[in-house]
Amino acid sequence: MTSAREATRPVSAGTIVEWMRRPLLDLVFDAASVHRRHHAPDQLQCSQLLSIKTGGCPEDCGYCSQSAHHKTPVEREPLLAVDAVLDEARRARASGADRFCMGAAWREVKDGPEFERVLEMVKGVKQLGLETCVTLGMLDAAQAQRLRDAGLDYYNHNLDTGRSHYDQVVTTRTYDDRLDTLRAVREAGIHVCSGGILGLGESETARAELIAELANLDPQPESVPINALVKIEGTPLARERDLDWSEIVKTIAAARIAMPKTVIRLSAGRTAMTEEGQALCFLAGANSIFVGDELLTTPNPAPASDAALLSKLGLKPLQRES
Ligand code: SAM
Ligand code: DTB
Ligand code: SF4
Repeated sequence: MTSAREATRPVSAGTIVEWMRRPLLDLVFDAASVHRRHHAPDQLQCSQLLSIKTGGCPEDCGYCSQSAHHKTPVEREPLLAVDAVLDEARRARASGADRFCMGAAWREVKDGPEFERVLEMVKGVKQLGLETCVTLGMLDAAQAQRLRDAGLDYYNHNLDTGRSHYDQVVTTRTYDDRLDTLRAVREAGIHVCSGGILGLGESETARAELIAELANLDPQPESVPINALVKIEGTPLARERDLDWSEIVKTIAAARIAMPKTVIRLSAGRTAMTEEGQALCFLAGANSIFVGDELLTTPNPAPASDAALLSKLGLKPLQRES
C-alpha cells in the first residue's frame, strides 16, 4: 500500500482514498509527523467571521441558509455599513482573533457603490492590524486587483466538494467557474483560502477528489477550510445523514499530508463535535478555527468553551504581528 509519507504531486484521488482507508491511528500518526515538520504544533490561527450581507442569494447551493431558492429561517438583509463592520472587527481583535473574514451572500462581485463599500471595509479592518479576508462569490481580475490594493490578504472561495458530486449540490455555477475565480485571486497576489464541506452525501471518492483538486493547485492554497455540513431546516440537505467524527479526522489528515504547508481550518460544524473529536483533528493537522459565537448565520462554540479547550490541549491563538 502507498505510504502516506510519500506524497508526491500531482496526487490522485485514488491515492487519497488509499490513505483514508489506512488504520485511522496510523494515518493520524503520519499526518501529525508531517504537521510537526512544517508548523508549530501549539499554534492555532483564529479567524472571526461576519456576515456583511445576509440572505437572498440567487445561487442554489443545496446546503445554504442564504439561498433564495430555499425557504429557511434566514431573512434577506442589506449590506452593512462600514462603521458597523469596523465595530465588530474591533470586538474580534479584542477577543484574540488574528483575521477578520467578511462574507456576502452574493453570486458574484458587481462593480458599483456596494463594492466600493466593501473596499472601505477591507481598508478599515487592515488598519486595525487584523489580517483581512472576504468571501463575495465570483470575481474577475480587475476586482481582485482592487481588493488587493485595498489591503486584502485572503479571498475565501470554496470548491465545496469533488467534481463528480458538485452538480448534485449546486446547479447555478460550474466547478470551472470556481476555479477561474481562484485563478483571478491568485494572479492578483491575494492568498487563496479554498476548501469544502463534508456531509453533502458525497462518496469517499468525491471527498478524495476535493482534497486532490486543492492539493494539485499550483501553488497550493495557503488556507483550506474543512467544514462539516451545518444542517439548515428548509434546505435540500437538511436530512442528510450525520457525519461520523472519524470521517472528519481522516479528511483533515489526508489534507495535511497532501498539503504540508497549508493552514487547515477545522471550520463549520464544531458545535456538533466533542472536545475529543476536535483534539484528534488538531493532532491530525488542523491548525485554524473560527472563533466567536456565530459563523455566518449559525452558532459556533462559545468563546469561553473554546478558551477552555485550547487550555486543556496546550494550544495558543496565533499572535498578531502588529
Ligand atoms: N456567497 C459566497 C460563496 O458562496 O462563495 C460566499 C459566502 S458562502 C456562505 C461561503 C462558504 O460557506 C460556502 O462556499 C460553503 O462552503 C460554506 N457554507 C455555507 N453554508 C454552509 C453550511 N450550512 N454548512 C457548512 N458550510 C457552509
Ligand atoms: C468557510 O469555509 N466556512 C465559513 C466561511 N468559509 C465563509 C462559512 C461557514 C458557514 C456555516 C453556515 C452558516 O453559518 O451560515
Ligand atoms: Fe449564495 Fe454562497 Fe450561500 Fe451559495 S453558499 S447560496 S453562493 S451565499
